[in-house]
Amino acid sequence: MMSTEAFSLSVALKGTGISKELLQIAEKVEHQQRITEAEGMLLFEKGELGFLGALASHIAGRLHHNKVYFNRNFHIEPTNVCVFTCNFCSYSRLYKNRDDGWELSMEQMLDMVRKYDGQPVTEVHIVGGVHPKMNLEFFCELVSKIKAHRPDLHIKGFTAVELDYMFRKAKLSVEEGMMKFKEAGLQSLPGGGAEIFHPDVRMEICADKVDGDGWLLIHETAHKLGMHTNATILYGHIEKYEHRIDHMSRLRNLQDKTGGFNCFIPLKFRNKDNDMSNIPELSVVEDLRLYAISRIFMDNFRNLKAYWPMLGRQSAQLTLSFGVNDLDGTIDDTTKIYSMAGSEEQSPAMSTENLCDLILAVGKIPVERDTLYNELKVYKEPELAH
Ligand code: V47
Ligand code: SF4
Repeated sequence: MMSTEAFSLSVALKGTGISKELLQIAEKVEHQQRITEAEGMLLFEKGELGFLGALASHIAGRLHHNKVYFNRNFHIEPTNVCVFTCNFCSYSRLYKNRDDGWELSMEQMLDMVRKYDGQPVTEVHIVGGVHPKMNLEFFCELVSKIKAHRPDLHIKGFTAVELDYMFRKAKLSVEEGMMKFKEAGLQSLPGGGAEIFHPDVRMEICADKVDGDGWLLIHETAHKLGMHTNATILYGHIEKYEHRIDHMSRLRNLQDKTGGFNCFIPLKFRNKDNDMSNIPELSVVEDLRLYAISRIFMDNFRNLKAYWPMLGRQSAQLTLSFGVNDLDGTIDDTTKIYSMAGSEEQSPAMSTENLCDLILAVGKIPVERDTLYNELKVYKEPELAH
């Protein structure tokens, strides 16, 4: 049997009919060298699924061995009322006709937190629509009340879209606004609202909310204040390969500068009940290719996350062989954004046992983590792993 040291990925790929240019990329990956934007484009244009999977798995294996992370978290969605009009959104209700929208009171949200008293959750994820009456003061109070009630709970909350709106209304600079949230107890930002940064696409799908530079500035400022954040891409609609590469490249550059991103989360566009329903959804093959290319291109992001409530359990499980090392949380059934957009996961709850079985079935080791990827518990070794 060949030892791990003797195994060469690029040598193994020679003679398989793969082009010289793609083999050069394999060699770079093997030698831990960064690939260029042009090489990223080539992977999207010419990279065959098995080839991409081999490269992405090689990188994930080097970084994480056989481990796949998950965390125990729950979501609070304060409202689905939103002042913005993103065409891909199936979830929001416009502020002006908000009869079928919901708005939770401070007490209702604190009750949701209390419901988890004594349960081993480590994180609360707060994200929702942009409601003009739920301002910075209101949310800082919510954050500090959650912290006072349960200091050990990590609070990850508010997309750059929500924050940008709140800071403007409060007439605060990004730094002043972020400081206020940090002082209240906010610890991390989720990755939502990034969509596609390139203005040609952004103007078509979500013209009225914060632009790409504004999103990046909020995350950079959070990083400078010592907070960690996530990054997303909304893929599989009108964007072209070059827009995906541009998006990933901007994130890669910021990560070089700050090192503050925890993970990258590709979000597959779902087409039910929104203004982009005429656009067909991508095939699973295209999903897997994108995950693998993300792992190869974003060389300074340690963690690549598949958000299973949106992708579906089976596709999410497949991504584990295409560079993904994180499956988000064992969340309860309060997350509506994807079930409303057409994900097959109408009630996205999965017990720790179900999630572990899903990971073990592809020969990986489930590891519970906290928000900052500290390992909390390693579950039993998979039977398939040697
Ligand atoms: O920004 C909205 C996306 C995002 C649709 O940071 C859609 O840990 C697909 O960012 N089809 C919000 N996607 C959710 C989000 C997130 C989720 C899980 C974990 C984390 C994290 C962040 O949802 C939005 C938008 O990109 N979205 N509509 C749709 N029809
Ligand atoms: Fe509002 Fe977010 Fe929906 Fe856009 S994606 S309309 S910002 S809730």
